[in-house]
Amino acid sequence: MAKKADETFTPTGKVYKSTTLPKPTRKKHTTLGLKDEDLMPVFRNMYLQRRFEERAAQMYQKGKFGGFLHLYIGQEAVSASTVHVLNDDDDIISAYRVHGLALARGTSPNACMAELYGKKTGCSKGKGGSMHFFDVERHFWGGHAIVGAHIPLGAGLAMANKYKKNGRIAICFFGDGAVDQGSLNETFNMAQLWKLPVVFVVENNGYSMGTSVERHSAGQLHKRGEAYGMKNGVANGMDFLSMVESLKDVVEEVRETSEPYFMEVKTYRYRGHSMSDPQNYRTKDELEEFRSFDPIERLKDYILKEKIQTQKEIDEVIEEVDQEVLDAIDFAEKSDAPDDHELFEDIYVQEDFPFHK
Ligand SMILES: Cc1ncc(C[n+]2csc(CCOP(=O)(O)OP(=O)(O)O)c2C)c(N)n1
Ligand SMILES: [Mg+2]
Repeated sequence: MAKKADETFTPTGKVYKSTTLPKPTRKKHTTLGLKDEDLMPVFRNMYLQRRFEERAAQMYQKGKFGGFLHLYIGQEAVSASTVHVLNDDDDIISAYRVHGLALARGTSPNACMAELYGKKTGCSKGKGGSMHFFDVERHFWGGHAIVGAHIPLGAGLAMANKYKKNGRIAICFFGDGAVDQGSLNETFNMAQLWKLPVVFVVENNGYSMGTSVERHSAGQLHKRGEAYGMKNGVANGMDFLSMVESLKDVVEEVRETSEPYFMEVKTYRYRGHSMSDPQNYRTKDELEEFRSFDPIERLKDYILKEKIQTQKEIDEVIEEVDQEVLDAIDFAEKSDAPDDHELFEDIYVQEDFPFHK
């Protein structure tokens, strides 16, 4: 007779549950320091992130460009709130699911789409692709593909700011799949010892590829900060206003005290890990449940309920963004590929590096 499988090693009962999301805030935008006129640009940007990726997925499926494509759809409230609470010259660094953050920071849809297409007009000159969006002018430091490898870089950005006494802070994003990497622990130790002004954010979207967070990481993720005496907390990443409520105070405190903070943001990705993911590890019901908290719909409903804009005005914005994304595709398709000499450029900063040239 076949033995019953040990449930410790099977997905049974080990799924990411929406009941672990913190309750959304009941506070009004004005109480959170937002003006009426702040909300529509946020809605517009979140919708831009979504539409950009929906179209990018279509173009990928049509074979217009190759490589990897990891979509951020569902997580847009995280990027939008981050950019809202930070100063424009604070440093942002993230992992590879990065289109949304770049668009939130203000990198143009043209430059983002062209990067996906590998064109020289792309934000990384077409040499990075989906996982390596950069925009140094906007203090956006990528776009990193190796899980956890950029966490020390996030601390490095904060260390540079502290050293220069410029009042800026850094925010470093990574996925739930990165919390068990040694690099996180090594960085947390130094960041706390050296009191670096950095907010570490784990975007806990429930999965690391096809493995649920309940199966890959013991305990609550944000509590990992406690081993280092690092302040920590948890936020609802499916709601823009809740994110502002949670992040605003943290950002102010980190700037003031120059001490790190570790925030766990509970969120969800609606699409697969990448474009080639059959998603056998979750049920349709689970996906539908999280989609019922959709951050963009939620903000739209709030704007309507508070009578900040009418449905007609919202529809106009949607139409405008739809066109902006189509124009970005056109721009990317008409742009040229990088020149051959580009292959050897932007590799080392130091021009006289011994093995360079
Ligand atoms: C060091 C390392 N190991 C494995 C991989 C392969 N890999 C790519 S993405 C990924 C999952 C990461 O999941 P998570 O950090 O939760 O980010 P999410 O995809 O959910 O945004 C893995 C294991 C990698 N890129 N780097
Ligand atoms: Mg994840």
